[in-house]
Amino acid sequence: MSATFTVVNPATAQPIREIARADEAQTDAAIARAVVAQWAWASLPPVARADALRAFARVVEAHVEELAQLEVLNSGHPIGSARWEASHVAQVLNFYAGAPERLSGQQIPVAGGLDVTFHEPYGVVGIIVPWNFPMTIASWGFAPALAAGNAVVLKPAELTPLTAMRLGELAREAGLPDGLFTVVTGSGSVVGQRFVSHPDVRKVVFTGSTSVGTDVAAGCARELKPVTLELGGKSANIVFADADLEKAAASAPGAVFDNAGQDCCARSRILVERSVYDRFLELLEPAVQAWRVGDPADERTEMGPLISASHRSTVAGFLDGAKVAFRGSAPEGDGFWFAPTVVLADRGDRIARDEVFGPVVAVLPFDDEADAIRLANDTIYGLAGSIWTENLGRAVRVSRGVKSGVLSVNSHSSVRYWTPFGGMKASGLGRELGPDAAEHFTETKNVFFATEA
Ligand code: TXE
Repeated sequence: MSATFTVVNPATAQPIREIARADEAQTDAAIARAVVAQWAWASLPPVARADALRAFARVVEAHVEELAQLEVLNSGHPIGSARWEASHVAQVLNFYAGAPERLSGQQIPVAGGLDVTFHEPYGVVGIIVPWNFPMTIASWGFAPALAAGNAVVLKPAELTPLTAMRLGELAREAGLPDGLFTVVTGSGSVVGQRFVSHPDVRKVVFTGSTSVGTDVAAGCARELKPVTLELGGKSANIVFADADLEKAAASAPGAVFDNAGQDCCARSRILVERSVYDRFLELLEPAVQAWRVGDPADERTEMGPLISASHRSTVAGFLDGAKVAFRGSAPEGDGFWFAPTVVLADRGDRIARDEVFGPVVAVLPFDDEADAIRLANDTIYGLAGSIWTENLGRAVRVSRGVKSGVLSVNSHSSVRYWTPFGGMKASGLGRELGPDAAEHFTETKNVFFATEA
């Protein structure tokens, strides 16, 4: 394996930079520094850790534009989205900066003494990040992990390491101690695997494909190491006949084509009640055609390119034999462009079941409420989903019936840093974000103090 890898701009297919590929010894050295830094970090008063995270947030805030431009270059995200992502990192840091002083334990009544619990940090946490949302997903791990008193080693995806590397530098600029938060660039099979196998990494957070996530979980099981997994999705956007169809159709492209469909929460199946199926498609077509695909640096762009040439050919493979209803547009020429595509699917079709991770949506009709729930659950995944109906009782019943971790009624929201996020079934294990995330980076210690003389 060569000592470096090349990072490419997906909008132009041009190389940007050569990045060092860490080997196992370099990964071990980062982990060893993290062990030392963690001891000192966890010993600080909670308010000092809170202040340090707020300082980190302020430095990120001051660099939002730089981070956003870097993400446009490296990931092809539209500039508006990239600015949101960079600001989100600062908000996540600020939110979890409130955690060190709130990690309260319990006092439990026990005769003859005092029984109390402590939320102890794991030690060093290894975070493995994918290429689809390089900054935000990294922050969902490192902010609560640091807040809870851990050190972090973080491995970005090889395709998109630039913003994570910059965040590592900004952490040092903000005054975080050396070794506390280290970004280690390299391949999953070396750096990522070392996080799994190294005895001093006491928890792993993995976001990526279900197949690699399953291997990571198996490796962590051998080490008896807790693991949080955020994996794939095939989320349903369920549209009932009683819904505001105009609103449901107008918002459907954004729910699946945002980030060119490279989103684990993409509503990549639209399930439409049969009586309004034709009408919905009529309304959807102009919305898809109006979806602006182009230069990610242009403020008006809604969707950029796919991440790589090889990913584009994987996505294109899903259209073999598929019944394409209509497509939007995409630029010609260099860059990994792919036009938004709407496919009419039957139950059991590959396009209706497998994660495409591209701007392709499958539309399927359903008969009634029970059928909608059955169809929504007819997938190995269970991450997100949307339910469009004006009937409150139905909204409650369907949201309880769909086996997904994050649902939204009459909207497509999935991610708010102060609410829990994560998947059921093959979409993952554990939850990120929300009020309890810092606690997920601790283990409970129970101490009994005898008071009898
Ligand atoms: O993911 P991988 P890839 C899905 C999506 C996509 C497919 C492949 O369908 O097309 O996965 O994407 C590191 N031990 N999702 O290849 O391989 C790797 O270096 C430890 C869905 O990028 O799972 C990277 O940092 N780590 C998902 C991270 O794992 C390993 C987001 C993810 O890589 C490793 C991304 C190993 N053996 C992809 N092998 C979502 N749902 O959000 C690789 N890695």
